[in-house]
Amino acid sequence: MKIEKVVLRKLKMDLKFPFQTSFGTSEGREFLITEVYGENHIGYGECVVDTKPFYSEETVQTAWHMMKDFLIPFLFQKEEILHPNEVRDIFRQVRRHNMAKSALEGAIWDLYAKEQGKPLAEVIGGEKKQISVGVSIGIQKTKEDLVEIVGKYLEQGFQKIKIKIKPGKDIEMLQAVRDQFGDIPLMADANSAYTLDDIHLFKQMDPLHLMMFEQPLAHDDIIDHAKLQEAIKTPICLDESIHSVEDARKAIELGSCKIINIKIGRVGGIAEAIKIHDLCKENQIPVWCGGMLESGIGRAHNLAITSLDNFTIPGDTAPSARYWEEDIIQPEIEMNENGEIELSAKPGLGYEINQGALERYTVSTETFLK
Ligand code: OSB
Ligand code: MG
Repeated sequence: MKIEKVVLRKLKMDLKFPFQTSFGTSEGREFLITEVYGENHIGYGECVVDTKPFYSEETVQTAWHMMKDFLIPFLFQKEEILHPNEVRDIFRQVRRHNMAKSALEGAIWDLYAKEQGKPLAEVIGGEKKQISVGVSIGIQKTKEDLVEIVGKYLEQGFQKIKIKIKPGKDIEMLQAVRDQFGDIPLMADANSAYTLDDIHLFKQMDPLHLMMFEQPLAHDDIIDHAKLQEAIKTPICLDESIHSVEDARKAIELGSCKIINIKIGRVGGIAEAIKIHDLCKENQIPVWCGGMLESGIGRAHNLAITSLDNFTIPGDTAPSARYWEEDIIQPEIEMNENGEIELSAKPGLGYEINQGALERYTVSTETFLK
């Protein structure tokens, strides 16, 4: 691939509903779309940042700065890129800034797959054709609100219900859902809202038989998580703590988790996501694909990696209509009544860009030439 041009866009899209986690509430998203121009095709990527550094330290502005001043110039220094696996090395000098790196790397994977005339899932070796889908539900005001919304999503066919929790909004909320719906696939995501002082709470929640607790403790911890895992039966799943295959190796070695949530942006790209997938598979650690309230472009990348066989747990890969009045891809991503999304058989991400919508949501853009 000879890359002669990159376009960055900043987009602003309103969510259909406010989404509350233990670290704040989002009414919409501001994020970046990358367009990488090859000789015959354009590759698309999504930078899953937010305006605030509350989930990770990256923001819309830091990602723009990294891409503009470091990552894009590094790409342009290369005469030609033969395979997207080279991109991580090209960016190696820049420490972290994984979401910024991933936004360009993902676009290069899309471009590469389009040049091969193959779907991205096939290019990365994924064999699944149907993707099992779960839903992530933000913190609700009351138990009654939560039960109602869970009922609605179960009716739509979602195969896993994930509920955001924080201190004071945990046991009772989860118990209400268990009481109403019985033995459904149910899990909780704390986004680091607890400490080891709360170990008694997790012991109290053990009899709820949740599929897992996602990231209960500090965002940068793997030591205390190992202590917590030792004390409870419910599997711990790490999200925020895992940024690389090395992080995953250490967490597995320490016993900090029994499951890993893989987010392409958090780990710096698809190549690293595949490495984590493979390591987990060797160690009998199931994985699932996390979400960042992506637009259809980021979502299509997520669906592609979920085609790999150790993604055995339904991911946070809900269809477009869960989030947006209108998505920036067409057709929009749809889920059937059994909670499955069929992977597109078209090359690359497998979806066309809804150019009108993309332009309408774009608030600023900049073009970079080699
Ligand atoms: O922790 O998984 C998370 C959204 C934004 C930031 C972090 C998380 C989430 C979600 C939503 O849980 C998943 C989705 O529906 O995209
Ligand atoms: Mg999470």
